Amino acid sequence: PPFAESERSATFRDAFRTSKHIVVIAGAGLSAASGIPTFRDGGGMWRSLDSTALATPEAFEANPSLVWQFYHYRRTKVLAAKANPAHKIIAKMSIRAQLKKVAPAAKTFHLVTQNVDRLSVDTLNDPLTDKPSATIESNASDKKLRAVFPNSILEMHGRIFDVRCTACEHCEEDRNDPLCPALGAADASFNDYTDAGTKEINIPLEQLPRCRACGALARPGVVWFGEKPYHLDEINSIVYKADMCLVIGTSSTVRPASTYAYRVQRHGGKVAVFNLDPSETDERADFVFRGGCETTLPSLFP
Ligand code: BJW
Ligand code: ZN
Repeated sequence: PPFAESERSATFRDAFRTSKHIVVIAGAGLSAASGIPTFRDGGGMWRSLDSTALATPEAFEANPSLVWQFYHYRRTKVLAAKANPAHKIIAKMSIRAQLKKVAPAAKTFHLVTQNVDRLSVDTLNDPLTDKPSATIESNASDKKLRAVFPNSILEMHGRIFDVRCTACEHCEEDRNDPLCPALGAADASFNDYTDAGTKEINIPLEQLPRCRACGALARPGVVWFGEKPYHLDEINSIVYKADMCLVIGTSSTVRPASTYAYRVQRHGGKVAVFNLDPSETDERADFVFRGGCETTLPSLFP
């Protein structure tokens, strides 16, 4: 009933108002409304293959051509994507003066994201994106009103535009589409076929993306199963301190991200879940907001 709904929202906003150290744990659902497929809730198939089976070092070793074609497809999706209202609300919270309006006691704010699409980073950095700062009432030159929490975004599963060497330490961002001619050609020829699920194009190793420093085979700069996520030490201390945790658009099935909300609660913090579907975190959560986060977040933080 509408009454219960608004009461829950009010209770949540009260809890949010008193929080000092806020952390957002985000997953693919945050970018779903931007048109980027998720991994598990039916969005996770590519050419009849399971996305999570392609996101492994073993898959890349066995068939780098196939895995690169999968990432080519994902990169194209991400390049076409624009931030949605949920990215904008989170970016707004990263601006100290903005966060103070809804959480006057706030001392820190962090976004720990499993997403590799960079949409949160771009939203915060690009002063021209139709401003997360839409409600900043003053001129843009007022530095204080624009000041963001430093290093507030932690991209724990890497970045999809990073091209990383498999042999040396070299890694660089490259937003070109396609990354190399062979990936563009494979994409184009693939679309000509109707037996989309069965045909496989084998790009020779030499024609796949190569390291610009040493020439060895390059790989996407993302974190695959069994690999160590980025910024773990820093994330651990953020989670340890947090007294308010928003879990947005993640199935909470992948470690270690899936453990963070529980750890915040163990130290007495509150957890609010924002998800389209029920997930395992719901039962323990203090607040559950069911629906697309691109609508539930803006209605809580207008
Ligand atoms: C909406 C919405 C809307 C939709 N609004 N909501 C047994 C065997 C092997 C490994 C393990 C094992 N047991 C544990 C492990 C560890 C493993 C793991 O957790 N495996 C489990 C699956 C079993 N974890 C790891 O290996 C991690 N590394 C690690 O633990 O290292 C330890 C270490 C420490 C020190 C040294 C060395 C090692 C690494 C995990 C890497 C995950 N990589 C991927 C691919 C990234 C690259 C890429 O993008 O291609 O990360 S897999 C994929 O899952 C991706 C995601 O970030 C991640 C999480 O998925 P996410 O974001 O939750 O998406 P979905 O699709 O699952 O959920 C979307 C949700 O949104 C749904 O709930 C929807 O309802 C919702 N939604 N629309 C709101 N509009
Ligand atoms: Zn190299």
